Amino acid sequence: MFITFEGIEGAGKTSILDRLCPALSDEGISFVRTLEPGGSELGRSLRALLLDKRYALTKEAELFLYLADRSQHVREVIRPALERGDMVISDRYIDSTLCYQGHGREMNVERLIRLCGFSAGDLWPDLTIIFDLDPEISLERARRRNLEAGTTVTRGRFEAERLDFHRRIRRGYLALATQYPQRCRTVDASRPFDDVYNQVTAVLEGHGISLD
Ligand code: Z5A
Repeated sequence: MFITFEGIEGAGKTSILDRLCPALSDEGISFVRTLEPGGSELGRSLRALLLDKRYALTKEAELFLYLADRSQHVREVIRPALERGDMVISDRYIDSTLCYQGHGREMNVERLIRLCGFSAGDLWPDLTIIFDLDPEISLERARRRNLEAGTTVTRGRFEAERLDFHRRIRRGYLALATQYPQRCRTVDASRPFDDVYNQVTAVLEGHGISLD
């Protein structure tokens, strides 16, 4: 099974994965946790380029770097894991391109769907959990997190964007949830952490993954 976690910046995906993954291991579930950008060896170099705001990337250059990252990620990491029978959970995947480059950077979403399908060898997730909340809250969370961790330039490209950019991305995710109701589930990420975690485990349970 291929699961993706999606949402605007600071929505809480990584923190939930940090708690979920040990619980999956305790259940004896064999899984691979991965992320985009940066899930493959080449991807780690691409990630550094992508997130470093010292590079004034055109939006097309940015798009193609994300697609290159995904192509490598699918073929080196995701497909081999699925073929071994492992579950794969990726922190971001195709929907990030549709929402950030499509709705955020205002590129044509239908064209992006075709390009994403091409770069990913038409591998779409079985389940996508969308962490939904107001960007004003999520950006404040992200700012606080970065401050505590010691902010670096590599975390700056999207944080520097205006609030309406993040609002468009949120609307993009909500539109995807409507467009792909079979695979997309939305959780209310504005709630306290334990509540969000319980919403996520309830979704997983609905897909046959039970955690005690
Ligand atoms: N991107 C793109 O444009 N196109 C693409 O195709 C792809 C990606 C694949 C990757 O950034 C960037 O690439 C991303 C989109 C773009 N940019 N943005 N934004 P990244 O990998 O560095 O980071 P991220 O995936 O975006 O992570 P994030 O969104 O910044 O954070 P998160 O993982 O969703 O949140 P978190 O780090 O778990 O939580 C943030 C803070 O909130 C942290 O201090 C937590 O302790 C706290 N937190 C978490 N949950 C709660 C609750 N429930 N209440 C209160 N506080 C909470």
